[in-house]
Amino acid sequence: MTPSTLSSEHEALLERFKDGRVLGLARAISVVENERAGFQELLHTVMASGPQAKRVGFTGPPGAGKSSLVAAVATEYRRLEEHLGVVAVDPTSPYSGGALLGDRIRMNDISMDPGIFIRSMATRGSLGGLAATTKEVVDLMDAFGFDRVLVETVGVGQTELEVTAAADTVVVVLVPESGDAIQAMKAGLMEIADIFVVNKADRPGAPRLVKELRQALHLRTGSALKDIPAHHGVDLGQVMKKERSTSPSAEKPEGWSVPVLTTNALTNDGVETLLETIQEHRSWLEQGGELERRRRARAEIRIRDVVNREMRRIAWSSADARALLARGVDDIADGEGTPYSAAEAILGALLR
Ligand SMILES: Nc1nc2c(ncn2[C@@H]2O[C@H](COP(=O)(O)OP(=O)(O)OP(=O)(O)O)[C@@H](O)[C@H]2O)c(=O)[nH]1
Ligand SMILES: [Mg+2]
Repeated sequence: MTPSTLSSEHEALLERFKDGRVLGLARAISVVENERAGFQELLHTVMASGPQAKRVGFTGPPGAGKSSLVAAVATEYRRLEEHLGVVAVDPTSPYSGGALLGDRIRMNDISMDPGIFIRSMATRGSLGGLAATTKEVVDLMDAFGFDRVLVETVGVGQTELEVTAAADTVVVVLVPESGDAIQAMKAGLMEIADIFVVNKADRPGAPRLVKELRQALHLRTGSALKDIPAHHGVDLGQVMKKERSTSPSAEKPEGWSVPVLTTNALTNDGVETLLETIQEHRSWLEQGGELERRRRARAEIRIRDVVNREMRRIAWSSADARALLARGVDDIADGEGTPYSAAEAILGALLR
């Protein structure tokens, strides 16, 4: 996979891309999204200079106001003359129809501006989370030279945790209607949030959710327990710490306490504070070495993704493997095999 294998069509595309022409970016995204021949070489070429953009992810339950908030935040960044890429991952779930249209309409307010490029993507089957190629589209936007890339993902449960694989800073957007802090904890949102936003702060229940989230965060960091003297030889603070060390976030360095902010995405209340907080998080990321750590973690995920995809492609483009697949299906139908015996035969042939 070397740049020299770029087709002449992609060479031309690349030229437009490097000239900063939006058409080049749009074409590159569609090549990548559709996994057209040569898309990996194209990505390899544009990603050579490494990540530059500030990436901010917005995630949370359907209807929390993520798109509205992203639009408000983007408008503010444009006022500061930043160039922005926006990737919105639309749900393919039953919520979709209107929501998809809704994203377009609301984001339209800002989409006539040449300093911003918005791309909506489907999630391809998985409920919420990131589409298979979202990370690559974010990489393209980064390589295109945007100062900042905003990524909106919808998720309910584990899939939204994937946003960490695309963003440096993760903003978790909740609303009073989305449940209490315990639910947020169970969904793993405490682990991935760098900033909590309680949106629709105009609705009843917002102050209560803020309070609950703060209490839950306080408990989680063990700071609520660290002043309690060890009792019967058991130091609760230590116990909490030990438990935490089994979770991935335990590797996060100390020094960032997750703030809980409130916004009203329709009136812009709280949006300025959100921008300031994102900036503070950025400084913390850059100063403490955490940005480097996150980029390394992301690089690992991306390498695994590419290898996994290539292995699948290599496996199923092998005529031997396909023949053994067909035979395995017959064997199972005849009661003479299982998926495991078939898989063993296929892997044996591939690795021979
Ligand atoms: N009252 C109130 N309504 C809001 C606020 N923010 C968004 N909304 C409304 O909430 C609805 C959902 O907003 P979206 O921005 O589409 O929410 P979303 O989280 O992007 O939704 P999905 O992408 O479908 O998951 C819309 O009708 C918005 O107008 C807010 O701060 N206050
Ligand atoms: Mg949305």
